Formats: sequence, structure tokens, C-alpha cells
Amino acid sequence: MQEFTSVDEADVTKAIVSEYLKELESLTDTDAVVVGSGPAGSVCARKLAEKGHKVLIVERNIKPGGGMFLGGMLMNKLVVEAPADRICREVGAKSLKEYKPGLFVGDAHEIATKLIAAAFDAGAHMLNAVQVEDIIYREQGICGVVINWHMVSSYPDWVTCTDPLALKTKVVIDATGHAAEVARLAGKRFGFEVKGHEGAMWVDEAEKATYNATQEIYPGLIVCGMAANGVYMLPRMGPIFGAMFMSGEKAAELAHQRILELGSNQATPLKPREPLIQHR
Ligand code: 48F
Repeated sequence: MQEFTSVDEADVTKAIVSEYLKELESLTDTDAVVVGSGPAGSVCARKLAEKGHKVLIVERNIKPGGGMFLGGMLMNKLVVEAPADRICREVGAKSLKEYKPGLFVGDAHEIATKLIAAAFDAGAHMLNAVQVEDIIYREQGICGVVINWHMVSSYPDWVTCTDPLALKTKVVIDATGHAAEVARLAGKRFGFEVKGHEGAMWVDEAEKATYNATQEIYPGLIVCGMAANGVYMLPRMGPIFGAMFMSGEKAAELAHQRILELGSNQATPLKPREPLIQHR
């Protein structure tokens, strides 16, 4: 048997603490914060990181992936329609096969883990078990998030003084899924209502509408995936992921434009982007 290196317990602790804090300190100022690491968030984070931006994913679950591992009724096959099969191929998904012309199915675990790994390979960072519980804004728009450990955010109200920490960024992407949590927080601050609910199932309509609804709803805040769907109460699509992937890619392009805009001091004035409160 090969000899294990002898390890001191204190060194294990020091390695974790010092590296985590060093990384956290470097993440106090980023180009983009993607909230949520489901299909929309992981694609968005990868695409933005590939453009050379400093990207942080904040995920409140212990593990990344959101609803990607679940398929339908917990049967872990991932279905995607053209043209989003390209996004699976970009990360080397081997299990993807054409089920009918333009409709593809693959192994959810393989595709999900590869999409997440690709985001890290591109240089994105992640804080897991951390929840975004508020936003920061200035005259040019949203410019940061307020975070806390998810467990701490869940403490009952009588546990007082659980102050959070804050991270500054140039653009926030709401990829929190059905509840559209960041959009809802922004709504509370700026006086618009986000219900964060989906409508009845209609796959074709839902896929197109979710992609179209992916947009900057407030300067510095872009919604994507089911968060975009929830803001406008669009029909639900069930267990198909084409619009989630394409929406993540579109959100990355919009975020890229916002970062460039800020860099060139062309920031838009503080007013909601249209159409903002078009509930259906
Ligand atoms: O739910 P989720 O997978 O959102 P998505 O990327 O994709 C939706 C599909 O999975 C599926 C569907 C389409 O086929 O209907 O449901 O739009 O991933 C959202 C992630 O955001 C995290 C949450 O734990 C999940 O992993 N999240 C939600 N709220 C917060 C958050 C928050 N406040 N702070 C940090 N993470």
C-alpha cells in the first residue's frame, strides 16, 4: 500500500479557513453575481466567465444544480429541444441522443454535473449554503447583494442580531427559479409586485415566452430561467430545459452589455425597464 502523508488536524483547519476567507475577500467586488445555480444560473455563470468577467454564484442549497437532477417525477432524464442541445454539447454531454427530430434526451446527472463543472472551469466562483436576502442599490441601479448563511436566514424571528454581509457587483442575475426571489426583493424596495408564480402548463408557449421574458427588469437586475417566467406569470413548461439553458445564455449576454455600459460610464438612469409589470 502507498504511504499516506502524515497530516496534522490543525493544518486541515488552517487550509480550509485561510483559503475560504481569501476567496471570500476577493469576492466582495465582482462583475456579476448570479443568484441560483440551476440550469439557467449555471449556463449564465459559465458564459459570463468565458467572456472574462469575475463571476460569483450564490447558492443557498448545499449542492449546486437546482432542478436539473430531477427530470420529471424524479425520473432523472433531462429533455431539451433544439437549439439548446448545442449548450449540452458545448460541455461534452455524451448521453444526449435525439429522441425525435429536434427533441433530445440525456442523463440528467451527466449533463447537470458537466454544466456546473464547465462554469467552474471557465473561472466562476460559488458560495453555497448562502442565501441572498436583500439587494443594494445606488443611483445607477442595483449594485450588490446582502447575504447570510442559509441556516442563519432561516432562524426564527426571536433570534436577534443575525446581521448579514454585503457584496458589491456590477450586475445581479436572478436565477432563483419559480419564486423569482431577487426580483421580489427588488419589487419590495422599488414598489412593484412580483408574484413569482407560473401559469398553467403549455410547453411550446412557455419555452418561447420564458426566453423572451429574460431581460433586465431594473437597471442592474436581470431575470432568467423560471425567475423570468415567474415575474410575468407565464405558462409553465414542466420537465424540459431548452428555455432554461437559452435563457441563461441570453442573460449572460445582457449582463455583459451592462458591465460594458458601466465601464464606459454610460449607465442608464434609475428607472424601471419596460415592460416590467406585465402579468398575464
Ligand atoms: O429552481 P432552479 O433549477 O431554477 P432555474 O434555473 O430552472 C428551473 C428548472 O430547474 C425547472 C423547470 C424548468 O424545466 O421548471 O424547475 O430557473 O434553480 C434555482 C436555484 O436557486 C437557488 C435554489 O436553491 C436553486 O438551486 N435559490 C433560490 N433562492 C435563492 C437561491 C436565494 N435567495 N439565494 C440563493 N440561492
